[in-house]
Amino acid sequence: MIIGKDIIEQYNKAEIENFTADFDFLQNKLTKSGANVAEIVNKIADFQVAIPSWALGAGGTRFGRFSFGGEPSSLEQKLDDVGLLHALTHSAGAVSLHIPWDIPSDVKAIKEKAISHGLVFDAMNSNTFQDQAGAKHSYKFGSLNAVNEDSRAYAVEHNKEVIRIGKELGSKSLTVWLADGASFPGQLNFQTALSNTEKSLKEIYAGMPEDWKLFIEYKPYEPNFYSTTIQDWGTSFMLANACGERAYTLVDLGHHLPNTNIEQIVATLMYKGKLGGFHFNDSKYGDDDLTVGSIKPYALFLIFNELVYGMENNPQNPYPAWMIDASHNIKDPLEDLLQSLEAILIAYAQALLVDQKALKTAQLNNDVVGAQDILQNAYRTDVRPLLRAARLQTGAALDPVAAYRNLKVRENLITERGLETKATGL
Ligand code: LRH
Ligand code: MN
Ligand code: MN
Repeated sequence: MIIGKDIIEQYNKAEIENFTADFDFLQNKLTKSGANVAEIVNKIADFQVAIPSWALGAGGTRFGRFSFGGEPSSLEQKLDDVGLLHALTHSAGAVSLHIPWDIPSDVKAIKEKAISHGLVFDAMNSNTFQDQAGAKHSYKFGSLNAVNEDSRAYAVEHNKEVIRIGKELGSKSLTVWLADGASFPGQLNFQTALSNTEKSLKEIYAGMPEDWKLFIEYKPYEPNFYSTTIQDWGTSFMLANACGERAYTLVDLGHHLPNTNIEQIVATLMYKGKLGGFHFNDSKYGDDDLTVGSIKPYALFLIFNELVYGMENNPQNPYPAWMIDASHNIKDPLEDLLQSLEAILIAYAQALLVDQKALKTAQLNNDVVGAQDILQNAYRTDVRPLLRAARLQTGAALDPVAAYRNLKVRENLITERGLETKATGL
């Protein structure tokens, strides 16, 4: 199924009157308070978030999986799905591949498919947390940190292979997430595990083309439940520094213990020029991978406030690679991703509304009440008309979920691909 611009234009016609009234009201209000509305709308329109190839099928838990009809069963079909999201939103212009779940069998055809949907290949993801069928060495007791030299070399080689595939596709970065750790005290020597990890990452870094970046993800627990070798941003930061200039920390929102001040981590990393990438999701307990903004939207706004500040004030930090890392068991995965995209853009737009000058003045005067008010004024603004204005500007749907339902996208996908489908991934 392909959603053409004309279909979206047609669909938007019915919505335009309501939109215009809401937008005019908000534009007046914001302009009076000194905001540059056109600039904010342009920034929202430009913001692109990568969709991971593993989020397009219904996710499962270790207790089971409920499939969703019409799921993509090949990489081509996955790109078609991201293409649908991009056509509806114009905010999902990139895809992030997981190897070996999504090895392209025909690189040329895959590239053409991506171009036809206006998509680029963002960070490549390696996988040394599962043993694949026929694997020569096991990752059961670790990969880049392993005491077993063969497993370690095998894991390094896999990452080099991912870089090779990524190069052919035009990607420019590699994300490494390691499950490596221990489930019981005494299982491994922390220092040896860390030093092995550092050595392996340096080898991978040395194998990257000069214009590539390495993103090092961290996570406190799961699947190991006693210790994880790269457990926190400090460890990731240290390893990135050991690798070199083009190695960075990647923050995944779900990879923190409850109540961690993630916005402060973001600020610290950007100050040091080391925030390379960002994975969006939401959670109540741990790495729940729930729809972005579904549980803690204020925390998301505070994080975006630091991201916006950093993007404006930290030229030493590269523009971060954005990706949604969420997939859920019970929702239509495409609707879920549309909701995530909406939540990301809402938080971004709210952060763009923060009066930075007034905030600085309040901070200099130790005006605690005033500073909180400035942030909450922005957070409590209904910015959705700004998102719609951006979509109208780019030819996307004013209300993507409503359009998705109206156009019967899932029903069409089921007709095309069948009910009994299973996407590769988690
Ligand atoms: C680990 C993680 C990582 C990926 C993905 C599948 O929890 O967030 O980014 O490789 O899940
Ligand atoms: Mn992640
Ligand atoms: Mn995760």
